[in-house]
Amino acid sequence: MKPTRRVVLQGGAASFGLPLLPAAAQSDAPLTLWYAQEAKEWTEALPLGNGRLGAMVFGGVTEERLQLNEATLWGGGPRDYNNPSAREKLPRLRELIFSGHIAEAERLAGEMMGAPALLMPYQPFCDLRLSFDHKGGVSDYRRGLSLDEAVADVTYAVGGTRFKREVFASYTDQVIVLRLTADRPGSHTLTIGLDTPQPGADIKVLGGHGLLLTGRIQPRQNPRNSWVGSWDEPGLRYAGYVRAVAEGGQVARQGNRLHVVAADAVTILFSGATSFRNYREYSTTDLVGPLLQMDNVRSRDAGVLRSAHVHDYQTLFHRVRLDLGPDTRRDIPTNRRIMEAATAADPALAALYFQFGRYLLIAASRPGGQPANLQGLWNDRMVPPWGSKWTTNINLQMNYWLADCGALWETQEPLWDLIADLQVTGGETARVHYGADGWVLHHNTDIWRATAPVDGAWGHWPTGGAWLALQMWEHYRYSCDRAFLQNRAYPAMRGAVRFALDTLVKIPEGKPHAGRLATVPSISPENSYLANAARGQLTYAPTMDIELLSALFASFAKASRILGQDDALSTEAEAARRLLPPLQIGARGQLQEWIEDYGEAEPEHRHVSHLWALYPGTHITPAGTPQLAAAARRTLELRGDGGTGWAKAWKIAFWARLLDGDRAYALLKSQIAESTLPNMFDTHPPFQIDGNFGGAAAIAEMLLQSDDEGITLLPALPRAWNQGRVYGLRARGGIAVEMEWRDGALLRAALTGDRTLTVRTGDRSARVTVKRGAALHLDGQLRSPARAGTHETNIYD
Ligand code: FUC
Repeated sequence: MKPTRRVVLQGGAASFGLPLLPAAAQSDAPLTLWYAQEAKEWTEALPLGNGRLGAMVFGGVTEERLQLNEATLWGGGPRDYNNPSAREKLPRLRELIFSGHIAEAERLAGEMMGAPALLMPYQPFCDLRLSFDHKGGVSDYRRGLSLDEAVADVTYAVGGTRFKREVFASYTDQVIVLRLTADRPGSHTLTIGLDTPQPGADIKVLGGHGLLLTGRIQPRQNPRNSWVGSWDEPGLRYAGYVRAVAEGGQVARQGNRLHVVAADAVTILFSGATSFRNYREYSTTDLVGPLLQMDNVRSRDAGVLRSAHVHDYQTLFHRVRLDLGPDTRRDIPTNRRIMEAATAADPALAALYFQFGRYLLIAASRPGGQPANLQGLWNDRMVPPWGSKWTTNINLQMNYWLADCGALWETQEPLWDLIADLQVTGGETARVHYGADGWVLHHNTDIWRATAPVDGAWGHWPTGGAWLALQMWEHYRYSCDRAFLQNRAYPAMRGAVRFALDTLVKIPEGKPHAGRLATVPSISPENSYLANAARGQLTYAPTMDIELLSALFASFAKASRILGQDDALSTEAEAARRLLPPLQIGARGQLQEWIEDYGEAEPEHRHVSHLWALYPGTHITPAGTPQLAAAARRTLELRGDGGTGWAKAWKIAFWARLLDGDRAYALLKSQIAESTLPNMFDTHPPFQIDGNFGGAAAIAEMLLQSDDEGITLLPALPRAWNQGRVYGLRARGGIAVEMEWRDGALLRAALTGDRTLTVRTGDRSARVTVKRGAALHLDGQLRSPARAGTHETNIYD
């Protein structure tokens, strides 16, 4: 390690307003996914994205395929999903639930669904196809994805010529760039084509060097069991444009393809757009004109496009570096490392998995775009699983758990924009379905910002909006960004509080917790209970709702105090909070999921909603609420370690919060070995991206936890990560953390921020003050170096 270096302050820390720690040197592990074969299946192809355009790169030697998406291409059109007949049935539905007539209640709830009761699907856009005229055998094939640069590459040799392809999705220039080079001039002869699974599209060659795809989403009837709605009218228009620029050689038209002959190098640019303007309207202006503007991009050198892209990406990506131990398996292809993750000691693979989550978040979610959906940005199917939309009883929220702790706060902008829209559509649903003020969101939404209950009677879960509002409050807790609290979070929280206060119902005499307040109808997402030998889902005051509303009311009161606003409403919210039923411990020692200690229809159900207060909530902690923490542990034991990809990710975070690093690590290994596809995408199954984000957030939670008082360093470090270092993780209170550990214990840490806080690690704790403008250095005993007599170093030097 080199001697002392002064801390260099960097700007650009955006809403955290933090001086960043010194830019670290490259992490030891090459942050690369790599493969020895081309992708045969879509789930082997490598994802690229700029938050709007997505590409899956197959890397075929003679036939290359880039499967392409545009984030606003969805089925259907603007519509009102509300059902005006729901409101008059609500009192009867509540009576049926309180009197235990659940089957009848669920029948009635079936008549109170949104209209239609199925939402619209995200759509595939098109495929860019290259056919190479390669003569001779192929050797030295390799394809990879550099997480360090967000560039995919394919290299191979044919007949003594070495070929290289690089592909990236530029946020700066809003294009996908494919660059072909070789070590001998004139080596590139290929055709370039576009096609699409969308019916009725038109493909034209423009000017001998461009391809233009245009079309409109056609009416469609989708099967009921696909969880995807149908539509009768043509929908969004779309246009995709490809431009080929050859150096040397020629480009000419060949049918509806381009033919490149004997070029030294080729740059292929793709851009696409749809007529989506917002959830209420399509644009009627020309789509094609702006797309052809890409001719401006074409005149720029491919190297200039590449460096602008890498610079933009690294500004976000390099904020966090993680090293969990030696990368001894770097020469093994990534698909094999994933397969062997259950048995091989491979700490660097966990670090790669963490950084892949951060990579995917940057690729899927950038300001101005749509939030990451169930598949992020990447979908090749006309009827994607669950419509590839936004499920809001866990999945959408999980997609963003990584954003604050992983120092990618601006990737949440599309989520905040979505929530702004949902306050409008959800305000209408609150009024039409419940006769309430404020706004409501149930368990699902789509690009048209549906908020009514959908899918089935179990769609009557009224706290999706409360959860999203709390996610905004969490961002405030991390960033301490008062303007964000005032302008964005507070209105969402206020509306969610208003809706809750207007719809909470006093539990009638004769029922458990009579006189207290309940959400009704509701469910514990998407689980069923057994009462009197019958299976039911609808209920009142499920534990998750109590936790969500209790956190919402408490944080709203805090926010009101911070902003000096809404005394009366916050007093009302505080009073309601005290009237919510308590969290209960059931007969098996578990945290009770429902208001009564019912039997469980599916004891290993994937959702563990009632542990919300353990994670992402912060109410249950081993130190603060030891009995509830023990009950949460018992719940996890009873639920078991299985589950879908996202369920495992959630369980890793739960075990981290219970401070059991080895148990968290065992689940992480299982998530990587059993719930991860060859391209490192999470699988439910099938592919669903939430587990990638949740898994990465859970890794951060194993290394650093925080609350309003302070931070805990290495709270759940597994024995397998005996040594390591991390740079740039964020904690609540606007703190950035850099630390290094050996033999399972903290060696040193550096904090930046601007506050007094408690720092804990192992059984030690210290009260420290971090001042803006300089990092605070601590040794393994949490002493600052002056007192400890050590000198200042940057652990990445
Ligand atoms: C919820 C989950 C499913 C799946 C779907 C998209 O309904 O229960 O497991 O993740 O969302």
